[in-house]
Amino acid sequence: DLVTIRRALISVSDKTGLVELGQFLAGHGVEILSTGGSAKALAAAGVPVTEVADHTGFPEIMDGRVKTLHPTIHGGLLARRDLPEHVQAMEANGIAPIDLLVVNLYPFEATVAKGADFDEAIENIDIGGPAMIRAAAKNHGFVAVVVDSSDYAPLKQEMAENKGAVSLTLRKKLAAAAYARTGAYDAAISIWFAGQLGDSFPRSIAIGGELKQVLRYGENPHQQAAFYTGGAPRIGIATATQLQGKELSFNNLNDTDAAFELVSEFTEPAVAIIKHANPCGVAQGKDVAEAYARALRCDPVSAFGGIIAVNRTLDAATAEQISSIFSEVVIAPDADEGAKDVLAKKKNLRLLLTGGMPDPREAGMTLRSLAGGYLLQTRDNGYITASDLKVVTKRQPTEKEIADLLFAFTVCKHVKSNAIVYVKDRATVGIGAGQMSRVDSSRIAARKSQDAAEAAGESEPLTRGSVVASDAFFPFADGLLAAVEAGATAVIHPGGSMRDNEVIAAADEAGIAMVFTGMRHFRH
Ligand code: 93A
Repeated sequence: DLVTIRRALISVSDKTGLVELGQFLAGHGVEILSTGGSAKALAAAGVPVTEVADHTGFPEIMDGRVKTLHPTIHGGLLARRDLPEHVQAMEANGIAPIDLLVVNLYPFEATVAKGADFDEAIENIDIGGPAMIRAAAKNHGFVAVVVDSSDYAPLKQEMAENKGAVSLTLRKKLAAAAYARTGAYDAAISIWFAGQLGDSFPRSIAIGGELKQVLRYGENPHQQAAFYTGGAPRIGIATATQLQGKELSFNNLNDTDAAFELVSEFTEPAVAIIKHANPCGVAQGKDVAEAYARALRCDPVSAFGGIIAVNRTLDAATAEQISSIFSEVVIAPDADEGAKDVLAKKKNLRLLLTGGMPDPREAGMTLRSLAGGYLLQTRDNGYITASDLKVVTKRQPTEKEIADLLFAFTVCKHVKSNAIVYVKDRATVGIGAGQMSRVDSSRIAARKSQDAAEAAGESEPLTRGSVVASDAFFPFADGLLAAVEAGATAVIHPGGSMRDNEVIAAADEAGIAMVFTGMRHFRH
């Protein structure tokens, strides 16, 4: 199963480790073929190298668009060494076998990311590279293919241990990585191209992604899972660095993402505490320490073992407060040295720093899988400002109520439907999530607020004098009446029910203010 490397073709855009690899191969008696820039770099370092053009007898033409697309190259990569016909075809056509292909592609993704124009992007679509990679990977029975400089080390190690030969096991691994690379490369090109046409939903889709982490297990211990990052980089869970704590689990990643996306909605210092992808407390404050204390007050029982997201640099005072109860993860754009020192004492707590906050209004796509397919949609970047609100009741909401209504509706967007969120002074005081009937979500939110008040030794439920948001319209007056009973003085929801008039009449009867947003925020 060992293949001794006698001839290699090297053609790389990323020249990291190129010279060292060339020296290593030359030291093992390998004949090196190479393209223009790569050959130049090798020759300059004194590594013996033959230009591909000299090997094929055909010059590099059309600004390098055609440099390796030649039967001498593809025959050398694709010939089966175990079939007499293939061996004869090589001899008859003067084709020399190539046992090792080292290629990394024109940097299409990086070119697009730096904002290149259409023509420059097109010029950075590599044709010859993927053709050779796919040929060599197909013929992995006789050829080793390397597409990333991080694989030079295992290649060198095997060759050093096996007198210049590479095992079938490694060749297969490299072949799999090779197809993943050409697949991801074409995915990036196809997504970019569709975007250039303003075409968000092309006839077929390719999903590119890079393995970030294999996870211990999935949503449950009998499921396997891994975390892939892909597409345009969005600041958040994908860019986060973990400073301390145990390895992140599948559920941690999912919940931490939800927490950070929620807290990124706010420009004032804010904190969100998440359990099972739903918030159990969200608040603004004059600083994050105050915001954390106010968020915790909403549902301190559920907050135990939760995930905390903040939208400012984490400071020592907040870190001290966080340390006083058990939490799974803290995610922040950054943390000062004092905060890091405080949290370092909590060995199991995971601290993630993202390096910044994402733009909540940013366009983008979200993807989920269902049996036998995928659902793709633009991300919910919709938002409401005071001028979008339509007052439908006799009573107008006050300025303070409007600020709370907008805060509540924004939190609603991040709560599983049916979502009901009570807010007082820019802090949630009751959250009802994920119920099949809206009136149940309403009652649960009020009930939880009562529990929180009792735990805090207060006689009044926290919902007294609050405002309430609903992610979709109230289909009947009952959900609204439950909110009135809990003590809400103003209501925000999309409106648009057949029974809007009944619901408005009930609000007028109760003397509360109600506004319509005209925008729904279902989340399933
Ligand atoms: O323009 S190409 O699509 N046509 C080719 O025939 C070809 N062969 C190799 N690009 C081609 N390559 C790419 O050139 C390789 O994938 C590699 O990224 C790059 C290396 O060029 P150089 O050695 O001149 O720096």
